Amino acid sequence: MKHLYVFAAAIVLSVSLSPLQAQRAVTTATPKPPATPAAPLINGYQPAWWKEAVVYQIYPRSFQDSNGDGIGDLNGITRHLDYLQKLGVNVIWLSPHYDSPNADNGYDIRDYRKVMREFGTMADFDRMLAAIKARHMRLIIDLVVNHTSDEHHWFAESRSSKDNPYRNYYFWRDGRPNPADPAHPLPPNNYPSFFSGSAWQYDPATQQFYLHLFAVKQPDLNWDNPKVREDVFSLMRFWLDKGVDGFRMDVIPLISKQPGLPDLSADEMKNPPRPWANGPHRDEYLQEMNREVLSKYDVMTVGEAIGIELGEQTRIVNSERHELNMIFNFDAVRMNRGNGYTERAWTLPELKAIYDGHAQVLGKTDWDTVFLSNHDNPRLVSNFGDDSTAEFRVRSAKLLETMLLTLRGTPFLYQGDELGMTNYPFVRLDQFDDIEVKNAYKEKVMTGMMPEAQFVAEAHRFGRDNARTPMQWSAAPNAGFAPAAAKPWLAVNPNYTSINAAAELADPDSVFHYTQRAIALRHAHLAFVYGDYRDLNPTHSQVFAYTRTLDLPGKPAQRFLVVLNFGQKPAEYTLPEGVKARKLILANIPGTKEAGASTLHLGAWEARVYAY
Ligand code: ISL
Ligand code: CA
Repeated sequence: MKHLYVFAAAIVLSVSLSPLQAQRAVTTATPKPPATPAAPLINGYQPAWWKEAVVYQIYPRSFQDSNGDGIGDLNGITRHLDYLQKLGVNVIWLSPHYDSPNADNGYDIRDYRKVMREFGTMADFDRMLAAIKARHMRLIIDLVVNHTSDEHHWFAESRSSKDNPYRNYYFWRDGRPNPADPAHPLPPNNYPSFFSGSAWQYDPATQQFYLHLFAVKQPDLNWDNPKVREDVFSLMRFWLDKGVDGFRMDVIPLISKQPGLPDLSADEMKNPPRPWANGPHRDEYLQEMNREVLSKYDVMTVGEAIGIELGEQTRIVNSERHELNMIFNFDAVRMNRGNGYTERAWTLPELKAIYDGHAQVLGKTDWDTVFLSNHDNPRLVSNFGDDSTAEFRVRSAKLLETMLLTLRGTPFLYQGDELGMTNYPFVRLDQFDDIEVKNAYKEKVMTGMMPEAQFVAEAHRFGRDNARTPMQWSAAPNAGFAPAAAKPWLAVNPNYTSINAAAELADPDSVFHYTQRAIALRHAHLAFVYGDYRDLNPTHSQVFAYTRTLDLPGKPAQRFLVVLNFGQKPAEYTLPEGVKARKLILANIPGTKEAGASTLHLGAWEARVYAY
């Protein structure tokens, strides 16, 4: 039914609409379809388009600069929709595109109803959305409402006086007495900011502190104020009425704070997101949002669930509780990190245990996401694969894409990972742009806590700018991201001459074409969406082998076997009783079929998918 609906909406549009026609078409595209009898369950799951989707995240600043100012923009995205359609993704998640002074690249919003000047105009947005819909794709946008920019008019009002009607839109508190220096009170509590230092900023105008869990320019909104909630719900409707298909919700569990904002205990200090993510009204506010807004549209919602553990995840994503469809749980993506940017050794059984744990805990009314990269993490292949040689880079990038696209949960791919783009070879501090890196440098290096070389090495390994360097479209100057005369806002990775979309489109064995095949495979078989998942050998330290199976009454059984060799070392893997590698349907090394075998001989970073 839902597919039919999308199709009908798409017929209304054609690729060459006038802007006005396009606008009109878009505003009528998304209201919830009239109540239809619920589709029959599939393997116990309620089918939904967002469960069947493959999502692609665009970081607009780094995708395509269309006008030569060195900054990616919306017209640049529109230009590449055919590329995305060719890849096979069908939902785009757009990182923030709103008016912003860019203290945190758009995660600090000044006006929720305006497009960032650098990214274009509302007409550009409408054209982009119409063009997305014309290709039967959907768009979800980033909802950043735990905080605003300090340049948002709510905050300008709020800070202007203690009795301003907007005062209570944010958290204002008196400081604590400072015996050593009475003129300079201490912050109201011991909360650290995610971006170093205290989470409190003193504002001389009214001599109180305001709370900012992120940058000083990102004051936290007070969701306990019903007016704040109403205003947020209204801006959500503004975009939904335009036709967007849902939201990725930034740090959404942080919207409910601990009553009275008590100091964190020594134990909580080790993991502040945890207490912050579990304020008493978190679920209540999400349910209110669902009731007031989300339930009235046919949308997809995914919360960035910083601080949330598996137990709480099941609460938020349980469809019977009417909160969110899915969340990003950080278990896997952060498994190789200690504090800050430090490395933590990880093992394959640990990774399997994470996915196995999700499969056990999340039931038929829950839904999961699968992702290992985004704009806050290193490049997929550099982080979890092997970028030490060209051959291993290509092989391991393909292996990781195989895994992401065959595990249970909606897969989220990040721009450039379909090309096997790598981390940037950072060697100096001034090559970084990210506020997180700059603030951490002040806190760690400038105080003498850490030698500069060590800091740069760690930021190179895990810094967020690794994923934010411009898309590598071609071997042309600036990698085709921006015109030759432009200066990209962040340097292009010098390996663009060999790693780029044009080269990969011309090479049938490229990471791009492999990812395209893996996406097509997922779209072709509901077993990868609704099928059961079984880890064949949770303790194997090098091979990750699992099955996805779907037995529907009256239909031939769909049985798939995925075998992944994590590492350079070849592996011999004997399948358990009852699982035979019947027919090879996807492989990242050509010519190694071993169909019918019960023992498989896997090469370095080899990935295979069989029907069994
Ligand atoms: O990336 C992080 C550490 O390296 C996290 O602390 C990150 O800040 C956290 O996951 C929250 O991320 C989201 O909110 C931030 C924004 O900077 C991130 O880009 C966004 O994804 C504040 O809005
Ligand atoms: Ca531009």
